[in-house]
Amino acid sequence: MEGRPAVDDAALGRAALAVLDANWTGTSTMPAPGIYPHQWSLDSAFVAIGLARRDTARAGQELLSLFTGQWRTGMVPHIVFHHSDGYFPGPSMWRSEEVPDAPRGALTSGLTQPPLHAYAAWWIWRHAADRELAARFVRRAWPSLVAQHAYLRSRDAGGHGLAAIAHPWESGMDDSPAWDAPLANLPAGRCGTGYHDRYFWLAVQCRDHGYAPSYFREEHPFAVEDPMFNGIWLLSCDAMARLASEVVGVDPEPFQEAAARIRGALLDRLWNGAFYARDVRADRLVPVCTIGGFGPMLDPEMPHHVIAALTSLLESTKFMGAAGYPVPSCEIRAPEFDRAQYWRGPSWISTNWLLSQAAAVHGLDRLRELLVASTLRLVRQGGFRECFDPFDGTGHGCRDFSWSAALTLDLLGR
Ligand code: 2M8
Repeated sequence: MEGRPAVDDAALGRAALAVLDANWTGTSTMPAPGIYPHQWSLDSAFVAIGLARRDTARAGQELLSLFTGQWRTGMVPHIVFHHSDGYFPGPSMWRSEEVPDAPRGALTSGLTQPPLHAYAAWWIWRHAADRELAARFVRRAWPSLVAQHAYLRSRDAGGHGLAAIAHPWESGMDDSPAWDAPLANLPAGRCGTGYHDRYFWLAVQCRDHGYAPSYFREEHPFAVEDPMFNGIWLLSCDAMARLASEVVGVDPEPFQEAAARIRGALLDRLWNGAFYARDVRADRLVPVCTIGGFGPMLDPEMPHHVIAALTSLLESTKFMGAAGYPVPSCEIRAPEFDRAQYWRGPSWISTNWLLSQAAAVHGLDRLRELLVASTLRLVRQGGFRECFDPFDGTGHGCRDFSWSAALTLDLLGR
């Protein structure tokens, strides 16, 4: 970590908390009030992680509030709408109220996002000062987490143990070049030409088929096995196993087996010297290296040679080695790389944080320290922006972005 006077860290921590307070609705945290004025699933998991050491009750409430939008299928929606305004596509496009499996008391989207929530629950349990409060929260959240994990198994479009995303929005890395080829294969003439036309068209297809897992698995034209989504799922299976034995008092084995199954499938299906997304419909890997390819590094049991290859790719001039403000979201030398465009080049606090966790579990201390220091440098210089230029650190997207603030709190708390 950078040698910094503690006064800087204290000021940065206060500024981060002020952002989270300003974005707090009383029951959950908006990613950013102007642009994202509702509750997003992945964002809430990061916010809970960031608050775990400071405010156990609020960290727990963030997740419990998200679960009020959970469907009877176990699906945790990527957006829970707390009112009908301010974001497109909103409730009138998703029409969750017409779906029998959707909850009656909440309006939601019909897609999901990376299942980081069990890991966030474990993070709360591990870091809470008030152990009793944390244990009570875990027991309350447990049925929702179990249902979420069961739902993900119904999304195995490839039939080999991985969950397939049905839409770029499900990845949390919306505009990543990893989706270019699968999007290009959509039926031309029916879905428009631009990416955003295709996003909308795909969402309407999901809606018009009732968001049924069988439709997602068997017919929906976009089905992609993403190494980041599945790496996060694996991480959360490990967390479920630990919570099962440490807190809930149930058998951890089903979750250990699930983790082993995902690990095997990641290696069989997505590994080719690096991890790539697999377009299930075309049955081929999408040959572009993105930040998503580092997701499986989160697994403590990934084989050593795989971790060594990923570490050297991460540290090479394709990623960290040529960026002043790592980690770029796409390989710098790929034709698709764009230093300013959302998930096609900029560095993000969320993925930096995940990679610092991956480095920690594999004992890569120098890499971890570098990631922590450069992430803190980004927010010290640019503020809690949504993402950052990997060469000069200029902030992009919205300001006072919740997960950037929350994860800064966590990094400062170490
Ligand atoms: C971005 O995604 C939303 C759609 O869900 C958007 O582009 O409008 C992504 O960065 C996603 O990871 C994030 O959860 C969301 C809210 O911060 O914004």
